[in-house]
Amino acid sequence: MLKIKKAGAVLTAAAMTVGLLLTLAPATAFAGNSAYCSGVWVCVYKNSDFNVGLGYRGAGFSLQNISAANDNEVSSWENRTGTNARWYTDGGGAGTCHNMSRYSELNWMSPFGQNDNMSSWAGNGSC
Ligand SMILES: [Ca+2]
Repeated sequence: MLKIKKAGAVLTAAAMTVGLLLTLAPATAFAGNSAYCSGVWVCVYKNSDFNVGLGYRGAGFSLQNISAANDNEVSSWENRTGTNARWYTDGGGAGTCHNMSRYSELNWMSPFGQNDNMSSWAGNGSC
């Protein structure tokens, strides 16, 4: 009986530790590029792993096209805002929509068939 009680105590402590880590995660989880994406922004990059910044916007920005120079160039992104964002494979919100959820990032879009395909984006909600 004593051993069972001890095991239960250990499990409780482990669960509390996991809970604490999950609580702290949103503020510390970004592996992205803090030098470029230094604000509470949605940031996009020309290359994987948050290399070569192409642009950033604050939370809630309206739908807009990617500039002609950067059209179909984005290969990684991060959303440091508390608002969901999204992007489209064509201009003006046309084509396929993909989410860039709040407090999330994607270091390499290629495995999802999304590489070099972003033509418009918005920071005011998910797909
Ligand atoms: Ca690219």
